[in-house]
Amino acid sequence: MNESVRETAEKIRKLQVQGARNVAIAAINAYQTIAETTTATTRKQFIAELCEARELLFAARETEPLMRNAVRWIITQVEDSDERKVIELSNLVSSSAQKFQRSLAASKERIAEIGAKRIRDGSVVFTHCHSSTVTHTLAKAKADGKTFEVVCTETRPAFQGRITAKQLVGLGLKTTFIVDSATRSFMHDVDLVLVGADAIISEGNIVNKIGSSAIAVLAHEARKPFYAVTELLKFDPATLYGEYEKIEERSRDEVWKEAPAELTVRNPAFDVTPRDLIHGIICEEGIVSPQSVAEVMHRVYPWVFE
Ligand code: RUB
Repeated sequence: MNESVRETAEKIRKLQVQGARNVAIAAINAYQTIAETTTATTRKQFIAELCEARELLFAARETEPLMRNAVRWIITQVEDSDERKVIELSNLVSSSAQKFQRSLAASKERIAEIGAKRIRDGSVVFTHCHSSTVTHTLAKAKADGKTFEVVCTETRPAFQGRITAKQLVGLGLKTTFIVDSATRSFMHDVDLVLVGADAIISEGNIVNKIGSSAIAVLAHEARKPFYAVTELLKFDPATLYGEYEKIEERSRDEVWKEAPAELTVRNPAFDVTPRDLIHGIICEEGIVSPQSVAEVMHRVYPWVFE
């Protein structure tokens, strides 16, 4: 097994790389490295190497369809090609990886342009965890000259909210940092909620950092719009065919290292926000209703269903 793939999987597992987009980019980069360093001498061996890496990366975090869609797409380019020479096949992996990265970057820009328009002058935006797509949207709104504030949660147990807070302060945005359980106390003071997504389910429900669904309930109670800001490729096609999205359960040590051994400690990383609580999905195709997301996917990314 390629050492750099192993290292990437380990970094993903340990949250040294976090957020669905960064996880997908790390996996795509790992495929670039395979292309550059493979010692395979036959097409069969090369494809076996790609598939072995896929298993390792997928197992690093279970709830990451963007990574799965990206990796599957790259491998499909190789499997669909008639090329026999490993050098040509590795070039194909490289060019496919670069193409996917370019399209991800373009989606991120488009999403930020659309999302930034939802932020009005003087408004307060609430966010949770660390989503690179949300922070990029906030950065775009700021660059567009909007004046607004952000309330961000610390996001127990791994404190990804600190990454968000540092980035927002770095951007010169007035940011208020709160513990997760203070959400209800602040919801009446905010104008809209923007969170990222790890997975989009075929019915339009969204999987994101644990606590997102409670925030959506509180936003609903306070009549504040709750948006998921995400590229469509976080859609998990398997959910269309009946599969449930797996919710990753992480180590109890992240919650309480010195907890009594007999105590049950649970640590689900994500939860599901039902579509009825989602005002809209801000994606590269515009602001789409959760109910229409599968249809939009079929139109824009038909290969995901193949
Ligand atoms: C991160 C998280 C983010 C989404 C979207 O969880 O829930 O909101 O992954 O991020 P974790 P992005 O820290 O456990 O990975 O917009 O960057 O894809």
